[in-house]
This record gives sequence, C-alpha cells and structure tokens, in this order.
Amino acid sequence: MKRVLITGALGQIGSELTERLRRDLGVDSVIATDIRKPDNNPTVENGQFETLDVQDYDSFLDMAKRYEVDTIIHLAALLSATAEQRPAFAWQLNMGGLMNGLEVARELGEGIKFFAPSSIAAYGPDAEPDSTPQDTVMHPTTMYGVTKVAGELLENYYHDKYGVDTRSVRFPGLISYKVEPGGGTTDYAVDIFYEALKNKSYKSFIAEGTYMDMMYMDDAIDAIVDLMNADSDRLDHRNAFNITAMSFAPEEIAAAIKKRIPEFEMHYEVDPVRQGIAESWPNSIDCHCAVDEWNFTPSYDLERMTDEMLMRLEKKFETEGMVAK
Ligand code: AKB
Repeated sequence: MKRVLITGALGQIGSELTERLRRDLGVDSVIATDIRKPDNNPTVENGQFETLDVQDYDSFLDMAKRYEVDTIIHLAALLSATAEQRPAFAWQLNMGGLMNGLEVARELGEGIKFFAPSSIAAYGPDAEPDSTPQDTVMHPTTMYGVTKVAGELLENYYHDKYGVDTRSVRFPGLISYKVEPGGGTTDYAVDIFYEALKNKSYKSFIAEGTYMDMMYMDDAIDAIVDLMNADSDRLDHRNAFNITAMSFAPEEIAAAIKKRIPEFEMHYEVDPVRQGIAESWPNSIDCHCAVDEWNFTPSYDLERMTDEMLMRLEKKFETEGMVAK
C-alpha cells in the first residue's frame, strides 16, 4: 500500500481509516472520497479529499488513474437497517459501487490491491449460530446480507479470473466514538454510551438475550491494515475473513456500563425490524482462518472497550461543550 483511494471516507470506518493511513503513509498518499463534502470536517480538511459518487464509473476510474493509486479501499455502502427500508436502492448502491470499484481495479492492472468489507450479515438463520464457521451455508434474509454474499462472490471472481488482489473481512458491529454509525442493527452498542453519559439511561431497540459479534474500532482499523499488508501467498480466502473481538447481549454491555456508572438504567423498546435482522445473524463467529492466514489478534474485550468508550466520549463532550453529567 503506497497510494490509497478510499471511498465512503466520511463514514464511521472511513474517517478513522483515513486518519490512520495519512499518519502511516503520508498525507499526500491518501485520497479520501465521499459523495458529500461537508465544511469543518477533519477528513475533508486534513489532507487530499475529492467528491466521488461510486456509481459514476468514469469519475471513479479517472480519479484512480489521476492519483496513480495502487490500492482501493471501497467502503461506500448502505448498512443493514437502512438497506431494509430501501432494498432496491441498497442493491443498486452496494452492488453498483462494488462492481465499479472492482472494474477500476481490473482496469488499473497488475499489482492493484482491493478491499471492500463484508459483514456478519452475510450469514442467515440456517448457519450454525455459535462459533459460525468461516466456510458454511450463507443464506442471508436481509437485502444488506444478500449484497454482502454477492459481493464476496464477486471478489472471488475478480481474483480468480482477472488476478485482482482482493482482500476482505466480515465485520461485526463496530464500536467507536469519533463518527457515529448510521443505519446499522448493531448501532445500539454505540448509542448506549452516548445516552449513558448524557441521560444515565438507554432504551435498547434490541431485545435482552440477543447476542451479536462486536469489535472496537481500533481493532477494526488494525485488521484492515494488517490484512492489506499480509503476504498474498498466505491468503487462501479471497472473499472475506471472519473477524470478531467479543460477543455480547444488550444486558451484558448495560452491566459493564453500570459497573462504571451505577445510576445507569437499561430499558427496552424493541424494534421488530432490527430485532428480526439481529436474530437472523450468528451469535458469535469463528475467526481461526484470519488468525492462521494473517495473524489477526484483537486487543479490546468488553471491559477494555467500555473503559475506553466512556473515557473518550467524556473528553469529546468536554471539548464540544456538551453536557455529559
Ligand atoms: C450493521 O449493523 O448493519 C453493520 C454490520 C454488522 O454490518 N454494523
């Protein structure tokens, strides 16, 4: 990775990945792109930034050529809950954008590395729910999941047919404090920290007892960087690797917060759509292939992540002049 084009760079993952790669590779070696260009935004202001609609193939190709990139990190996509509200558009954006990204990589030729994330959403209700294996049945029942499985197959296809150096992971829910996620089913595990600090209570839209895999953002960013730097010959999986750092149910993250904020109260107002999506996903996935093929090692468990989120968010609220207590 010497010169990287990132799509969806203003999102939850993109903003932190852009910051990390600008630090690692140099500010001029990262071309952050998104469909919007807000004012007073660090991703826009602290380095190269271009407006790009990933559905516009010609602009995508032109930008990749103009900046002579050797790596494309394609993050622009709708997440699970939003995709369920707008399934036709989700297919169009998630698949159209990915197809364009892969075609740009193919057009640029040999040596181009391509990353686009998959998700735990690629699994459906008929997969083994606990320690779900890397390679097993994948019959998702959400449009987001359908685009993720199709995307994984496309990445395999472009690797095998055209030699594009495709790499990917199946992300679990990502927990972070810099940019809030939007439109996901696992977002409750981020919202809960904001509400715990502001109001000492949280109304969960996911029901008690619903387990999902999760990961702190620092581990997710390390995973992308480590996978992109991994020796190509060691990678047997070109669709996407299972990765996870923890699996918990809403009452368990609530208990971890209550240990630190004793007045904190958890309530439930379950959203049937997002609950249905969560129930169709695994409780926990097995990530031994990522460990074996590129030494994946997360550092944050529930306790460490909870300490970090509360500390970071308190500081953020202080800086932004928001009331945290
Ligand atoms: C979502 O909830 O849609 C995402 C995901 C697990 O892919 N966070």
